[in-house]
Amino acid sequence: FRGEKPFQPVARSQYPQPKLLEQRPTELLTLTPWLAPIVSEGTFDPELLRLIYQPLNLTVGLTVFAVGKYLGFVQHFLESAEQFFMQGYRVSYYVFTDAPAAVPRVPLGPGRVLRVLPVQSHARWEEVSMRRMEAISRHIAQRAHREVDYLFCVDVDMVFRNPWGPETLGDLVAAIHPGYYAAPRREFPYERRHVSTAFVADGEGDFYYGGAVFGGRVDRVYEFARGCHMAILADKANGVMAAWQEESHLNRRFISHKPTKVLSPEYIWDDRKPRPPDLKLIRFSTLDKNTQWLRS
Ligand code: 2GW
Ligand code: MN
Repeated sequence: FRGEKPFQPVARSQYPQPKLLEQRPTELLTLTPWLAPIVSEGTFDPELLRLIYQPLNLTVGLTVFAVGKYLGFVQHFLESAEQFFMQGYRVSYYVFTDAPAAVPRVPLGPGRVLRVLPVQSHARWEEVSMRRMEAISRHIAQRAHREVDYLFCVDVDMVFRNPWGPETLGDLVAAIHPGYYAAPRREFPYERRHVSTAFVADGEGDFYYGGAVFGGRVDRVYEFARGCHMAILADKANGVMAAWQEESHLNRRFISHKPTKVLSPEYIWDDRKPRPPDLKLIRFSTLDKNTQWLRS
């Protein structure tokens, strides 16, 4: 791991004063019961964060898997990331694919690189998404731990629509699934069978997190992905496939290994859903893939 960077002093700057007695700047909860910030528009000052983070010269990694037909999402994904993901920082994209030669060469800004990593394709689609935890942990151990400070792991069938910046950086970061942020936890689609290592009992659980976005400091992401992979292997040895594949394992693990930062559904929206008034903007969203992409 590249080691913790000391915080820089903040240069003289003008920004709105924080006020202890102020009305909440957002309608959403801003702090979990274990004191992790919940990030949404209005909870942070982008200009101030830029002053703090830019001098650190951080490198942020972004992994996506593009196996088979999903290669068709890469171009749009990367183009939108170039526009909105960690603008002004060093970025390493890691594209895992079964067709390295077919990865589109999207022009990248300064300090931004694309690395293509071969993975085998799997006959069963569940395998493709489940194997991500294994490939991510292996890749961090072999290489990424030297190349990046922070790493985000995301679905490829998505696009960035608004800035995703240093407000997202934290030791271990989860994002609240857009389908369940208003649901009581007994309705969360956790794995409910005791035979699975992803089992979650009634009365357990904080938020239902999306499998499409997780991240953090690269060493913490390693531990997290490795833990999920081990739980997936244990299930496999028993012939068990969790209800929502690795998303179930991710949710199980985030109950016992709490995220230190939680992203609001701004960071993991879904184009197939209308935007509710609680969300001021959408930063990263799943495409309506049936119509827009897979059929093209
Ligand atoms: C997956 C399902 C059915 C058919 C194909 C695939 C597939 C996925 C594929 O053929 N090639 C491929 O590269 N993938 C990768 O896995 C790709 O990066 C994709 O974004 C990711 C997850 O699959 P996806 O986007 O079809 O699943 P979603 O959007 O329904 O995802 C949620 O549930 C999944 C559980 O299987 C994952 O936890 C995912 O992270 C969640 O967002
Ligand atoms: Mn997806």
